Amino acid sequence: MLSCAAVNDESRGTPSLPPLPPVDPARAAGGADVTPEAFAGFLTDGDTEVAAWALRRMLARRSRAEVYDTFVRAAMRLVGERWLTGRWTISEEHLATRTLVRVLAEVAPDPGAGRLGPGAVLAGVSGEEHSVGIIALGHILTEAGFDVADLGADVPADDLVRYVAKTGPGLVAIAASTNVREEVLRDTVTALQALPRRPAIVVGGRIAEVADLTDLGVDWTGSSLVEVARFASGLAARIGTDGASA
Ligand code: B12
Repeated sequence: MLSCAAVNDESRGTPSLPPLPPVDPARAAGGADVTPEAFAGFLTDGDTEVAAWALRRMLARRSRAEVYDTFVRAAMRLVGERWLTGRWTISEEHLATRTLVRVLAEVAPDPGAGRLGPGAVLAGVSGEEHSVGIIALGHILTEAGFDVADLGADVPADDLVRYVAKTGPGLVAIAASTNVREEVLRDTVTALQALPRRPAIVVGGRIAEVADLTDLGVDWTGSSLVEVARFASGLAARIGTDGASA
């Protein structure tokens, strides 16, 4: 055991400290997961650097789709709950969302591989303002081998249809959050289905959890990125083999 004199050797001007045990990098890289609560706090603080560190840490342990479906979604649910209950203001919600968008850009997959793959066009339906899920989906489709064009939220149906007709993607993914947008979603799908070179159509986001979309006649619907990743990988492989969309 170290004596007090050895620990605090005032006689030489600088206090000496007991030696620290050596750090094992393998063990230091482990440790507890960052909680969604902590991540939500980093986002609401606008701390891009720490939030990006936290997200990278999660991405090192689980698949991207799983992390987005659980960790990121849970953190933003918490932001939403605290906004609804007045604990956090709209400013904090906005800052959290803006920070998350920056963080997602930092951890985005390299689009290089997808550039040689089939095209995927992503859009939120007209009137839809939620855009984070679309960004997250873009990452998943890039990893599945698609060349992604993310048009973002609130894209008018006729404009989307024109863009799809012009660019001829293998996949179009349409997002909506609430059943308020069900009618516009249905109209958008109908217009896409009428195209002479019909792409595979995916419809998703929160609306898939609150509305019955089974009669839409699209190729996939749901809100799970883990599941859409499976569908998209299969589709990319089929397009690669057949040279045509499913
Ligand atoms: C941030 C936010 C906003 C921001 C959005 C800013 C932006 N640039 O995106 C702003 C302030 C604009 C906003 C506005 C509104 N919002 Co808002 N918002 C949220 C909040 C807090 C977080 C959403 C988010 O980014 N989540 C993180 C992502 C990763 O999760 P996600 O969107 O759920 O997406 C996941 C899946 O659905 C899937 N996914 C998403 N899109 C797609 C698409 C496809 C094709 C597929 C396959 C999968 C997929 O991937 C993600 C990972 O799993 C949620 C709270 C919550 N519980 O989520 C409320 C929430 C979504 N909003 C809600 C509401 C009601 C509104 C407003 C009507 C409020 C108002 N009175 O004005 C408006 C509507 C605006 C509009 N016209 O669209 C409700 C929706 C309830 C419902 N289902 O009906 C929520 C749930 C809050 C609540 N509990 O009431 N909102």
